[in-house]
Amino acid sequence: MFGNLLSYEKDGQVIHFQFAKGSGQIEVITNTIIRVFSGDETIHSQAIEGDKRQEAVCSVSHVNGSLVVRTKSLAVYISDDFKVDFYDNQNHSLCLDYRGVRHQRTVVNTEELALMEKEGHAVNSNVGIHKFEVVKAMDGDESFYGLGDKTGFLNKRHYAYEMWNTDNPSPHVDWVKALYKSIPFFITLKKNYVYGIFFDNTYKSYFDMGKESEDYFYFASDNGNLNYYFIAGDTMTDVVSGYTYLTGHMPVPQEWTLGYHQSRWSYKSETEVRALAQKIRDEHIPCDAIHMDIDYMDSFKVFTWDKSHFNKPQNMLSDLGKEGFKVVTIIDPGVKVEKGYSVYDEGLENGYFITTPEGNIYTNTVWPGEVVYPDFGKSEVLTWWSDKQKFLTDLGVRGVWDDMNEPSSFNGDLPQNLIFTDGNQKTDHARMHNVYGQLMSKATYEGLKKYDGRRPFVITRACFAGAQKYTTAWTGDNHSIWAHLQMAIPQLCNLSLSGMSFVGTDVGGFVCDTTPELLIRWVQFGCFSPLFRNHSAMDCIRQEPWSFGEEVLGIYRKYVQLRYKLIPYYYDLFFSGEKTGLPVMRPLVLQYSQDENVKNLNDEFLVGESLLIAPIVEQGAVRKLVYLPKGTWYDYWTRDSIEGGCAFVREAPIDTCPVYVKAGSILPTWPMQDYVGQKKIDTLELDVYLGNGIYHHFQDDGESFSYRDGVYNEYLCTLANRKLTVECIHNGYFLYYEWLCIHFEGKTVTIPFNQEKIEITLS
Ligand code: MIG
Repeated sequence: MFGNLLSYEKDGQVIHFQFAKGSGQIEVITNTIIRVFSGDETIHSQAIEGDKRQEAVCSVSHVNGSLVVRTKSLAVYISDDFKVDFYDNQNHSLCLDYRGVRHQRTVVNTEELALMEKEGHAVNSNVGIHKFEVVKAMDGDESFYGLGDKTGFLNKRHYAYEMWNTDNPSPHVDWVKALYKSIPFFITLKKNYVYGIFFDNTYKSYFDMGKESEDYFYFASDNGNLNYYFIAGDTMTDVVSGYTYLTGHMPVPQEWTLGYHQSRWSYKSETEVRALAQKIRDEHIPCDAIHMDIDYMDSFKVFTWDKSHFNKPQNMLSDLGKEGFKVVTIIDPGVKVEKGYSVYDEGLENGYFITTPEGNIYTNTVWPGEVVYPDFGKSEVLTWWSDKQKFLTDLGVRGVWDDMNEPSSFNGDLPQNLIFTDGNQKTDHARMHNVYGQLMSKATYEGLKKYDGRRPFVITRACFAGAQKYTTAWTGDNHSIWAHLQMAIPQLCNLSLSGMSFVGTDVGGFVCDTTPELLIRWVQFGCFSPLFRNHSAMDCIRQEPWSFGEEVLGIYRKYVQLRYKLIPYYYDLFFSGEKTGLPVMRPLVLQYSQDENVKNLNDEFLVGESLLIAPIVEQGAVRKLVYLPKGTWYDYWTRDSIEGGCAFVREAPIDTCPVYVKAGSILPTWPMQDYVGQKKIDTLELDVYLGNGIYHHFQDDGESFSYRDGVYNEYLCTLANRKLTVECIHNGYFLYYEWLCIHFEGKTVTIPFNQEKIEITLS
């Protein structure tokens, strides 16, 4: 395609290459991050904000007919046809372009395909019509991870996916190629090597991780630029940090958002919501948030409230607030076409809605009937939409849940040629589709930040790479089926590896009827997932915690309480995550990359480095085959120590979710509360698992941005043999703990704590 390599020009860290039939460039972003680019430079990134380039020494030289760009860590070879090969500085190959002929595993003729289609099968029609493809050679031992929100298993080897935000109401099974989010980033793990590739292109794109052939994998796109980042690292955590360095770190969330959220499509009246809140408190299910689905609105008009069922929403929200409940409201992008409805009128007057190529305002059908779609890519529209959040914050709404933003309609995908805006550039739906939800959640984030002032809490269904800067996410309309509980673990782990740290599934399952057993096993998993919300569809069986009687309620409560006990641990992970860019929920392969036993481990995960969760995800199962990596672990329930590096069977009756704690861990815990902040906490309580380790604990107001000005305390806890030291290494917050309480080996010691360094021997 590019032809022979003719010449090059080095301009600092950017090296331009001239080929017979085109040009391309290599940009040294850091010593370990290289950008490969060819195309239209006026298309700006939707994922990367600001200039990420760091000063790095690089050189260009000729080697055997190729040019080689060297940094401290990498050697990048550029040859004819813009072939790009990555080596480390010891000349070990990391990632090479494939030079053979592409070959399909299956060749079917079009008549046969047509017959299959006639019978109702969805046929594989992807036959390589891409604008360009990047085909990389495989050695045979690659595993692939990441790719954002995808179906199936942890390791993506042998599967193919597409990036095109899709609202697909049918069950999300293994072969479904696209869901609501598109995060074109993956990690390749080989024996002794690991790297990541971020393909920064918003058009519909394709990722074939060795489905077509054992000799290569590829990524491709319908349009846009050849524009990818090669991210090297010594470890998989380096690669994830490299990716989040580029696309942004997730800001620390408000502490209450780490609590339990109760939702349903829909709680339809003030009476119902108040009764729900009362029931939650009566049943002693700790809970911080109630979510209001579309029926709180007047005729599904966004930024309105149905006054006939909610007399004074402001009073309701303030009364709920006194009981510790925060209310989160859903918002869809579709604006009802109705003269006299201010959101519609303003948008119409100012030209804020998407148009057809002929210049007419485009309409489609969603909940409110006929709707128009805001053109979020236009900066005035983004500001307008963020200002709209004031309607909600003025009433006391504490979080916004952005739905239907693929964008979705009742008639399938919107046409690709609709006119959208990108900054001040006129463009089309094909280019903006995958970032529509991202821009909507960015507008929401900015609005909440401006009008509420606290750290915004946004949940989105659709997004693109880099969304972690503004929003949390849930995995959309899963089903109340065991396959979806199983899938939830790899799905959230891969989202986490793709930068999205604050993610969750609808606990209990959204579509169709859950069962008591499925709900229990789901809450046992869900209480450890970062975003912990029970949500279900209007036509299905109720699945609030008390829906199935006392036994289910008791077990449900036990796991919600466990989550509340561990909130400080989750909060610390988010706090350090803003600095490191590492996720809260982690597949074992992230921390134990060279352990063959975890490369395809789909039914266990870590929370940070200390907790290992092995939930039951099979109907009827009352025991589980647990694998623990090498090292010493403790059974959370019995405190028995176990040597890892092996698999064993753990009994797991219906009230038990197997949980393990790594030796040397320190877990900060809270006493039981009905909601975050109910009690004044004056004691730093540490659950200590003997061994060697260090731990950082953070204390601040849990809601404002003042931690960024140093208004927080940081405690460094060090455990060596049986000696524990606790020291306040940053003292910027005026409140502090008065007592230090340590639990270990079934014993408890409590001592006064005055912010000085404390050193004790645990005996
Ligand atoms: O077409 O607002 O994924 O969580 O309850 C359904 C109603 C629209 C889809 C969301 C779901 C929500 C539902 N919404």
